Amino acid sequence: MPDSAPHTTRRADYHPPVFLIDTVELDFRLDPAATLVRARLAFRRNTPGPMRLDGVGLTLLEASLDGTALPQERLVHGEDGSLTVEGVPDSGTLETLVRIAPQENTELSGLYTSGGNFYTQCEAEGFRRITYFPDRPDVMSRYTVTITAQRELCPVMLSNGNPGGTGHGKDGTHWVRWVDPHPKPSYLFALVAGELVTVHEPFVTKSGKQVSLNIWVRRGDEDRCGHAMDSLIRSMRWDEEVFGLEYDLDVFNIAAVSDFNMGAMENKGLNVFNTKYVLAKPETATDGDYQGIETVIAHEYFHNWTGNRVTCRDWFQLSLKEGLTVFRDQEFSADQGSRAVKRIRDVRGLRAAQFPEDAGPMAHPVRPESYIEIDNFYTPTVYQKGAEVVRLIHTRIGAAAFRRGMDLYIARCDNQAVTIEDFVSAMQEASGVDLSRFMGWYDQAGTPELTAEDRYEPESRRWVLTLRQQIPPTPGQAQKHPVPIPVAMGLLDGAGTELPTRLAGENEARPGTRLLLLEGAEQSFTFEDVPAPPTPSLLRGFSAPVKLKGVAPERLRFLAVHDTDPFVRWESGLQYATGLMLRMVEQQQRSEPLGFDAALEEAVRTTLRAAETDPAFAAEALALPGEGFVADQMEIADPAAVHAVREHLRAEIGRRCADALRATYDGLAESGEYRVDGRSIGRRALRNACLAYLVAAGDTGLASAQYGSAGNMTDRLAALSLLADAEGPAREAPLADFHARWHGDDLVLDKWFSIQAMSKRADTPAAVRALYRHPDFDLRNPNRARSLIGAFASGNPLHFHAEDGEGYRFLADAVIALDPINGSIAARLIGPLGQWRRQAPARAALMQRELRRVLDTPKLSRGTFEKASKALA
Ligand code: B3K
Ligand code: ZN
Repeated sequence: MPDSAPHTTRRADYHPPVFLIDTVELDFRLDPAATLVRARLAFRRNTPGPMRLDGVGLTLLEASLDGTALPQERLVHGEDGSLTVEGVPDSGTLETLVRIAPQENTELSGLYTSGGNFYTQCEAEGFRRITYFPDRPDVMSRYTVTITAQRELCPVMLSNGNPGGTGHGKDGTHWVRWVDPHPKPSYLFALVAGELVTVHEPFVTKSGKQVSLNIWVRRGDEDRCGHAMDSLIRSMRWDEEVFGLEYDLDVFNIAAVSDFNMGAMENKGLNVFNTKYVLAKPETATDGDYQGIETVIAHEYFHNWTGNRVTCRDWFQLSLKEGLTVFRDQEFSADQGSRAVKRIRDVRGLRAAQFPEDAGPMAHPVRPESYIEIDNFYTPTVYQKGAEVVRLIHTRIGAAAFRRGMDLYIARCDNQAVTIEDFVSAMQEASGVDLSRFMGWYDQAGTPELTAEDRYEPESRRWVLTLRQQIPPTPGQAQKHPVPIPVAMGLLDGAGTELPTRLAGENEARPGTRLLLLEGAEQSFTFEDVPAPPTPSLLRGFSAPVKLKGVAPERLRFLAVHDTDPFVRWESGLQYATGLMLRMVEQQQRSEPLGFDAALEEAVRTTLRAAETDPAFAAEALALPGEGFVADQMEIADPAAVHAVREHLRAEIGRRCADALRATYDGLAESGEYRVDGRSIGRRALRNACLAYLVAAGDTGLASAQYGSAGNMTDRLAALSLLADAEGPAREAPLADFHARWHGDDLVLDKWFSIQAMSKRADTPAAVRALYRHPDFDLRNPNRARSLIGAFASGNPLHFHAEDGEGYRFLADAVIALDPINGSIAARLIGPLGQWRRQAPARAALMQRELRRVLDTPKLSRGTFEKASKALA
């Protein structure tokens, strides 16, 4: 446990900053062991109070005020590392000189080294590890940064903004200056320096401004930047076209680093990226990797306006920038390919990560009320549910009003640090729609449950739909209020034809999808002139992030085949299969034989027959609900039973539909050049979905053949992940081959670790222990740590929940070892242990025991403490 109880920060305690900093001059003298940072802050009083500057792990060497050295007694060092300067005037210049040791920085927050180069990560509170500063987002300043280093050590030196000069010093040093004309909060500061090479493209904005685009990587990686650059250019164009937003500096730099805590970071003019989201070529990256790059490049670029020009007043408003920017990147990706498939994937992701979070011990509103460690709140709730709430507003007011709202929001809030209310009121003013009740979506945790009941009145030809909502209690929020839920819907007749609809009080029937708004706990909608009992198609496009419950299986089957809305077709198939699997899990628990539902075979055959029109959609439709998703629907999860049922169904489908699966598989064989457009990706996804069923039915040889002949990583890895479940040489040979081929390539080697960590084989828990000791395993590298520990704990429910508790023990051991190295990653990885309430008593007890063991560890980081203690509360 930490030495003293960690401090909780509360949203209600917000106070404006005591001092504002108008300009910052930073001078860096880079050295891996001892970097010197001189900071000149032009300050100005904003409210009464002392000048307290944040700082962590800094060695203060000098301090002066308006050119006069400050005596020790006016410098008060806090236990948290902060510095209070006594007796300061209402405005002036404070200068400090501090020493830091980037090469000792294993937290990867602040300034650190990776492979001999220098990188920074400042969001949320890393800048205080670089210099003394009011490290909070509502202090926005103009920065001038001068970097000096040995020319050989750092031929390239980058920071935010535009180039502002270079020069040579004596003793082999050189310096580079960067000037950022835009005021920004400290979390957007960045510095990158070292031996890097660039891939360059020019860009001209729609108003004719020249921009130099550069991606900085290690020598040898230049041939893997094409997709990232192409994605960047498409993102820049899209933001101009869709939102009228242009880039605002002369250069846009992206630097890729292999030691990085998250995906990427939107620092002004100098994005820093995990190599995973930059580097790709067909031999090393899968289609999923390509799509991830496109999304993350777009996301970070879009932050330039939603996050950087308009930023957050405090970290409780995090979703103001993250929810909105995820919404923007989702829309961008939807416009690049199939909107329906993109929506399906996003909903799949929301359900896999956010719904369980909303039902677990860390459940929090999109705008949280309190935190111990803000790093713990970069969550699926803040990001993905936050994006859903922006989408709700978009759906409610329509695209045109939403665009007007964005224009107003940006015009009004440019260069300011604002709140979620500022965003919602811009949308409200631009649309004329009262959005006050939508704030409930920001302030209440928990996933609303929606139920629908309907009745048909033949005499009056009326059809009445009653919608009800209920939000389950979450930690600290027992009582909930109804939230506005837009329900996009339509009606189908018995032949599956879409009916025009007319609500009571309307003059004319309208064709196609319409929007109902459920505002209270319960509401009925009466439809007129309905010729016969219809089948309702509800929540088209997943128009709200809710759980729609209780749709009858026969309706699901009908909708899965006939609905005009592709999302509902997919969703109905998924829900039908989920219901079936839940019933089979009960059979499994009673040791009854597992049967088979002929409707599944029919569905697979129908999907394969129509696959040619949209192979990506077909691949989504073919996938059975994941083990995690099925377990999440159970009061008390039973990972082993769920696994057995799913495997049984996969093998049955593979066996019964072998002819059609094999025909599709053969028909989709890649010919010609490898391409990463939506259709080609869809074809590979579908082909590999067929392969998975055929292997489940026993055709391991097909996977071995594909492994040997694959011309790209997508197909190679799809085969290898199936072979990783096999016995004997079918498994060992390709795994050894893969390692021999790729052990020098970190990103590919991560895949080798993950595949084994997710294997279904009985010896996986022991294999994972052995991999943890493998010479290529490195706890310090976040990607590698995630590739083994994260893949096992989050991606292998069967073995993570092994009956003897070995999975839990392994995770706790790893977290305890990692916490002193990188508390932020340790806190992230511990998450799955928090789900003990949904396990049977014996497992729950084992999980709690491991959480307690973590909590009893001396000097635990704040982040891991918060996660473990809340999980046990
Ligand atoms: N804003 C960063 C995330 C920072 C996480 C800090 N723990 C990346 C992003 O969301 O774009
Ligand atoms: Zn973001």
